[in-house]
Formats: sequence, C-alpha cells, structure tokens
Amino acid sequence: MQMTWRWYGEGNDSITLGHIRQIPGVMGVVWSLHDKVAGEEWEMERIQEAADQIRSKGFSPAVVESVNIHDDIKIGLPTRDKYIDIYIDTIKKLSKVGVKVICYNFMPVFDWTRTDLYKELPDGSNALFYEKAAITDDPMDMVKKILEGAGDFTMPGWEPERLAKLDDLFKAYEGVTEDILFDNLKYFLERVIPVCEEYDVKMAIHPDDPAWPIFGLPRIIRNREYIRRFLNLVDSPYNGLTFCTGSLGTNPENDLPSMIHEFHDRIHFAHIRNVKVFENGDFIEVSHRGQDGSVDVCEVIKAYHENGFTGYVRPDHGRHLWGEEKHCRPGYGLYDRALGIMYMLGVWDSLEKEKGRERAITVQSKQHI
Ligand code: CS2
Ligand code: MN
Repeated sequence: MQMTWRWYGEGNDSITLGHIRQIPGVMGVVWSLHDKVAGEEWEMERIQEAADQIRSKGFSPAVVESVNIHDDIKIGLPTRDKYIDIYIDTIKKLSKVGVKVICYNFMPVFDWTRTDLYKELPDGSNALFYEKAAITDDPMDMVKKILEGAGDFTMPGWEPERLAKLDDLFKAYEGVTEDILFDNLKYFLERVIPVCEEYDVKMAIHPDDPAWPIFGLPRIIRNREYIRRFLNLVDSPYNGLTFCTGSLGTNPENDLPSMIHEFHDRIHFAHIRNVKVFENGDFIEVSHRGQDGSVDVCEVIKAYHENGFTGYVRPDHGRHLWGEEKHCRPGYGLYDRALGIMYMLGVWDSLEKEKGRERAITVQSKQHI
C-alpha cells in the first residue's frame, strides 16, 4: 500500500508540504484544483504547476481528489454531453503529469453531510458529528451550519454559489430515482472509461456519506449489493472504488473487511477512518484506533494485507486536537491524521514482519525435508 495525505494547496490549507514531509511513510500528496467548480475546464498550466510543486518536495501527485461531476450529468440533462467532454479533456491532461487515480463521487446535491463540525468527545478533542434528530425538513438549515463552521475555508461539495440555488437544484432532481441515477452513472462511465483505459487513469468512486439517502435524494454507493451493481455498470478495472471505511462504516450492517476481500482488485484508493456509531444511528468521527469506534481498523488493514493491496491509501477525516480547530479545515487537522498514519503503518509493518517470518519458517522446513 502507498500512504498519501490529502492537501488543499498553498494558502488553502493550514498544513504545508513541509509539515507533511515530517510524517513517516507518506509517499504521495492527494490534490485537486480546489477553486474549480464542477464542469469547469482545468488548464494544463495549472495542472502542471500543481504537480511540479508536489514533486519538488519529493511526493508523487498520482492521486487527484476530486474532479467533481456537474449536476447535469447526475440528473441526465441534454447538456450532460458538453460536461462529459470537459471531464474527458481533464482526464487526458491529468494523465500527462502522471495522475493514475481520480477520486470522485456521484452524490446528488451534497457531498458528505454532518449536523455538527465540532462536537466535543469525552477526551476534550472535537470532531464531525451526525445527529439524526437534528436533520430538519429544510436542508438549508444544515447548509447554513456547515458553511458557518467552515469559516473562511471553501469546502469541496459545499460551494456557496451552488448552494444558494438549493431550491432549483432540488427541483431539478425531482423524479431522479435510484434506478435513474444508476442509468446516468452508466451513461457517464460508458463514455469516460474507454478514455481512462487508453490513458491509464483509474476512476475511483467515493461512497455516499452517510451511507443512506437524505432529504429524499437517492444515494447509490452505500452497501455491498449496490457496489456490485455499480462495478457491473462497466466491467473494467478502470471503473473502480475509493473504499471509504468512514462513509460505509456509518451503517453497521456493512461488513467492511469482508467487502474488502470481495472488491480488493477494484479498490484503487483506500480512505481509512474510524466512526463510532450509536444505537440510535447517530455517529461521530473518532481516532483510528480500532477500540475507539465501530470500525475495526486492524481488521481493515489485515484484509488489505492479505490481498497484497498495492493501491493508494490515506487517513480520511481526523478529530481536531490540542486546539487546532481554530485554524484547520474541519476534519483535516494535522495531528489526528498523522497519529492515524502511524497506527495504520504500525499494523501494516507488523503484518509484513510476520509474513517474512512465516516465509523464513517455510523455507527452513523445506530445507529439512
Ligand atoms: C472526502 C470526500 O472529506 C471527505 O469525506 O472523503 O469529501 C471526498 O473527497 C469526495 O466525496 C470525493 O469526491
Ligand atoms: Mn472518504
């Protein structure tokens, strides 16, 4: 597995490339052009500049998260072809600087949703929280809270300009059922995946977060059955997954290690995060340590290890520690994600050692025969 770190770019993140260099084991920086709205063209110069900057500090720029999908593609409007053309153009350009994986999502209107960005945990840190009872009928209540909490940072999937037209957006999605959303995703993939095959760039869809429909909008990447259906839409290794344990882990029925065993050869990017799910379905993001939440992160790493996973991985969200919420992006502080990396690499390294030992014993016992 290749460890990476999501970085929002110079001046757009409280963390610098210099900080990231000091976290053991990080090989790649996951990046994007965060000022681009869905459907906008990405200029080659900007792409080149970002990749050069990342490389200059010794990191690989092989993973981009995200190139966002325009709502017209998700809704299935006639204008979708124009936006798919632009998307294809971006894939081709990204391939030129060595991008191998594009993480994206197909969630209508919102990206991840939460009701509180700074909910205090018993240890005094705070983290992103989802309280079912706090979800009102009016999505604008939630939008206001998130945008307030984000302060001066713009958040991907939460662009104020787009969300200002929330009523129109919801109207446009009227009649878009789960089946129609699947059809529209298929239409998109059938055009994009042949280009990905030619240019050697893998598409990796991110699951819906939380893993259930909200505000009456369909959500289709949320459990084993739906993921199987998704992978069959276009049965190519280039049509793959970002397997996010934080998102899928919000539904305790998702058996994550077993899903990794089933889907590992289509998982191109692993997002690892622990969440603590309460009996009433509320959940809060917690440390990566297995015991601290409902996701057994040790078992998750073990499942990747057993399958010889060579793809990219990153800590997903972390808690905000030691007062860093005053200046960091919600969910994207420095400390807890760095601690998470050490935990993940600790488990991985000990599994590797164990494997080496087993191999040595096998060789030895063969010599005895
Ligand atoms: C990310 C997602 O912060 C997060 O939860 O994992 O926002 C992810 O970047 C997008 O869904 C991918 O398009
Ligand atoms: Mn994720």
